[in-house]
Amino acid sequence: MAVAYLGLGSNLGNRRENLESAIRRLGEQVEINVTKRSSLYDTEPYGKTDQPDFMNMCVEIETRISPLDLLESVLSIEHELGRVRKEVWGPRTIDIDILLYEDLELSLDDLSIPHTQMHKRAFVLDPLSEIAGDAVHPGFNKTIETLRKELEAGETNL
Ligand code: X6L
Ligand code: MG
Ligand code: MG
Repeated sequence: MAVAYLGLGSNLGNRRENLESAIRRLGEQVEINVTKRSSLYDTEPYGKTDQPDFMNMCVEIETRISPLDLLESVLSIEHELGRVRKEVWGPRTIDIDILLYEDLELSLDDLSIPHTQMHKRAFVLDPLSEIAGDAVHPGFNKTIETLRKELEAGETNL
């Protein structure tokens, strides 16, 4: 079984319910077990700031499916939960990002693992540190907790 970490975010509708529904649906997929979940973080919008506050969290999953099949699965759950892509970085009922998948480094048109921006975003590193503080980011060879502390201190990775 592969261990992977996903980042979830919602800033439209009932954010908590959207996150809970996403986690339930993930666990209902064949060959995906949700094994850990972080607490919920109420976060200010980053990047495109004129949109509602987000609720963010991370989960650990164990899975037999490949990264690309996992991507297909999370995109279909986003669609089922009413995600409509109107504008880039716009508000969404649910966003599910694949952050880490084992120690894999992968760069395809539609999927990069580790997630290319995860080390720059407190709304990812704060919840991820709770459940995977000792996991190593294969691109930086640093733990998630180290990356979190460096971001907090304003030390730049790439
Ligand atoms: C310059 C320009 C610097 C754009 C950064 C950052 C763009 C983050 C997009 C950026 C830039 C993003 C969430 C969010 C978004 C979320 C919170 C994104 C995609 N998703 N803010 N902003 N939580 N708090 O899940 O991450 S849009
Ligand atoms: Mg995202
Ligand atoms: Mg996404």
